Amino acid sequence: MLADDRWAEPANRVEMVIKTEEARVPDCTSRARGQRPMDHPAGPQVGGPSRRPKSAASTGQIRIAGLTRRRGILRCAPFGFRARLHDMKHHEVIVVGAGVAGIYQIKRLADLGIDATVLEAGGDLGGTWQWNRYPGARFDSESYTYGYSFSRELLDEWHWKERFSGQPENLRYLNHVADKFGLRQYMQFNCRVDSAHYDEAQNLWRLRIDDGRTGDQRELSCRFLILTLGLLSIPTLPRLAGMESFKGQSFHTFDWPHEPVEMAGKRVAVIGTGATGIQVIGEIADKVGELTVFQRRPNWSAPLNNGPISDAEMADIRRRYDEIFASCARTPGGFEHEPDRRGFFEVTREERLALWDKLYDGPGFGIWLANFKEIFTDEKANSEFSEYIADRIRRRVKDPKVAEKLIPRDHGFGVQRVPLETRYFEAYNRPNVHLVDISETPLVSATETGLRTSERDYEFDIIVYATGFDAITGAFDKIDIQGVGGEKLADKWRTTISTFLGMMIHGFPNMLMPSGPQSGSASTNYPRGIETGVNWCTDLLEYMAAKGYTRAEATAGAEKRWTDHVTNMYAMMLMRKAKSWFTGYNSNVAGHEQGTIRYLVYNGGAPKYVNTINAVAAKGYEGVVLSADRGAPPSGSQPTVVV
Ligand code: NA7
Repeated sequence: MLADDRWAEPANRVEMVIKTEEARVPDCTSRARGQRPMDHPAGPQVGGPSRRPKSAASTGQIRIAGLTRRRGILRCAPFGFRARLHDMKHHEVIVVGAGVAGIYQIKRLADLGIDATVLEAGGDLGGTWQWNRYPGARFDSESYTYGYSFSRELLDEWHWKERFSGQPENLRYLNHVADKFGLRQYMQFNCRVDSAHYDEAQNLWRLRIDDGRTGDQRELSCRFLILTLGLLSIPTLPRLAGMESFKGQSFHTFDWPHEPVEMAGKRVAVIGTGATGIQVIGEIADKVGELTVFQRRPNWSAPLNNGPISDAEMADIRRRYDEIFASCARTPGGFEHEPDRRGFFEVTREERLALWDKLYDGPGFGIWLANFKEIFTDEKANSEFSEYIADRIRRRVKDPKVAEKLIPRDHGFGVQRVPLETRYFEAYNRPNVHLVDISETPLVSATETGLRTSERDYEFDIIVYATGFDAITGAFDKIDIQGVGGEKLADKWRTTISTFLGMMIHGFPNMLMPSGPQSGSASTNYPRGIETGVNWCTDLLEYMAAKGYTRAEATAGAEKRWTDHVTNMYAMMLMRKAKSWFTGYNSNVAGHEQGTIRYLVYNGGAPKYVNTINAVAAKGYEGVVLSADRGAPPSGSQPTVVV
């Protein structure tokens, strides 16, 4: 199925490397690759008397004292660490972003005793689940495949209440993880990173931070910069005249107010029918006065089929966790949904229909990912399946004219990110819900009282912009990132995205992106992808520490090979023709509105990605130039204590 097999070597994981290191560094009790790191009990309470880690023997933490004593780059936190966190000027590692990836990243670093902090622009942790508080926001990954896999204790104690858990519960979960493992003490909130410049002479990253606590700018430096910025963290609004003149309430779904929004009896507009709009619309249709949906292009969508998880089911899930994560690791999407391996054209139409009926009534992404593989690559197969889904829509929407408007014409099912819905199509059967096709009558402006299309004015109390994100690279573009010789990342990526494994960039040494563009995260079950990425990046740091390296930079050649590979993977996928955030399209971002394809996601599937990055590690990080430090520790850095 894959276009370019250059990276298809079998999985040689990095046991060899690690065993060697363990033999040479007796204090380092690295976990075996591919296994979960050991749990460690809850860290000291925030603000508690001491944050000095207990001994490794008592906590199960990985000890790195030996590494530190040698030549290492890893330094443990000073005493009184948290109290002085905001005053520290240098850290060995700075992680930017306290979302799902940042939380796991700091957990790994904390376990290693590495001097690290997390800088988060928002007021609290949680990323996506902190921000997106719109009604209907929920996983469309099965909850128990979304949670972290690294701690058996965590898996055993957490009860997912719904198969596809909602935002409030998801945020509670992430807070629970942070509190259980004492991770908040490493986090600094309301700290927006404005710039990150690589100082070649010192081999350091120098960051300028807008500190919301004080309202001041401050500077920080670090040896390693780990960017866990989120894939969809920069919301984009339409470029619509008069938006600021609207007198009612209006917000992007990402910025949904924290306080309850009174919607009963209100006239509400929703602009956008992507995954977000579809969740909102299904949820609020029966709770508002009038709901008017402004749709530019319909999306293919299928039922989520959510439901509660009983105590007995949760107990069964807990028993099966190893099996569940093993099957996630085996499947291209990182879900339990395995593709149907039968050839689309080798089975009869009746057999195809039987599968589709089963999947349509089944939970989650089965309809997309447990389908025939040809859906993604073969126009004929895709078109037959799309027609099946179109019929399902026609059966659910009473007004045939409305039904036809809800059926996409410009792309087939599954070539854009598939939204999963609950009562979405039935919403249009309600007398208080109206569909405005703005491909026919475009939005012209917002007004003081509502919205104007080319046809007429509409009056609203609330306007909801479900208009998507400057996806995947948007958060990188927001920071002035400059690498060797002052090269700006935004310039490097202006026309073509290029990375090494989606985690490193030539010219930007010691900058790691566990869930970056072209990594395995964007196109797979996100937490499964981020655990892979975080583990790889952390293993690289451990490897460097053990060997006395302090600088890591992907070579230009390795970056080119990876980027070519990512690009080639698009060649066979129908998705390359679709205008969606998978291909870098966004009508609201200058330069991204033409639909010129940007190769942002890795389409080779999770197993292939994991095999590839592990093979790179097993070969001593082939494609990465590792070298010893040229720079001295920065003046003003805090003293470090070896634990
Ligand atoms: P998406 O999937 O990018 O959807 C954005 C929607 O907003 C889509 O229907 C767009 O129509 C519409 N849109 C965007 N800009 C405009 C303007 N200017 N006028 C009218 N309509 C507009 O974002 P979501 O937030 O729904 O989903 C993002 C991901 O979040 C999702 O895939 C999940 O992974 C979670 P268009 O199709 O461009 O015509």
